[in-house]
Amino acid sequence: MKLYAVVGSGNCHKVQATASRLGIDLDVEYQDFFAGDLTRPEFLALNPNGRVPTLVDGDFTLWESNAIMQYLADKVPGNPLFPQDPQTRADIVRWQCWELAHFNNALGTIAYQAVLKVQLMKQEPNQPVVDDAMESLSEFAAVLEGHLSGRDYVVGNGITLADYSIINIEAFKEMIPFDWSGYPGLNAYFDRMRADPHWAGTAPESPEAIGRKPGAA
Ligand SMILES: N[C@@H](CCC(=O)N[C@@H](CS)C(=O)NCC(=O)O)C(=O)O
Repeated sequence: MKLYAVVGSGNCHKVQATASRLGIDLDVEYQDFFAGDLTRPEFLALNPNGRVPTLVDGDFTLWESNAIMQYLADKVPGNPLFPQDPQTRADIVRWQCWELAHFNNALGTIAYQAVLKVQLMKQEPNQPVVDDAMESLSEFAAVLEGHLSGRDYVVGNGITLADYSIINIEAFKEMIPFDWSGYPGLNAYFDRMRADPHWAGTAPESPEAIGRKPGAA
């Protein structure tokens, strides 16, 4: 299976950590974000959104990171990341929907506006957008903090797809101007997940590699 990815993309990282944990060897084809690889007609034919991750498995093409994670997990019978029990699966999907719609929507908006735009694109952040996202992030971080009380992982007693999804933008967590001090359980959870060998083993080698094809000058 081929995975089109960009180095440093949290949405790719969650898929790559999932594949690593499942023992699936993906043929990862990195795209150069800065050279406009995602807007080339060949790539848009695979994913009209011009986004990564995008998976190609024979004549089946799939985009949306959480869907890709579920698809990969379903290829490995008996895996603990996405078990067959309907309630456990629904619980995992619930948290994947939640991270996409709420928690990481807020975190990602702040990361884009207040970090990427400023540091990479040398532009001013849209402050009202940042303010709104900060308010949302406080609200949803409190939900995660409450849920993690007495738990190490969001569903059951071990890592599931939900955890790789929730932490996908962890690289920006401490870079954004958000006060995390009121969320000790959430902070401990992120640190626990960062230590997972499959997460750590699929992280970008260096900040300089982000967005570029590995090996490119
Ligand atoms: N909801 C999509 C989001 C995909 C997405 O936005 N990917 C980013 C990288 S993390 C991307 O390709 N950005 C390119 C762009 O915005 O031009 C998913 O979960 O796969």
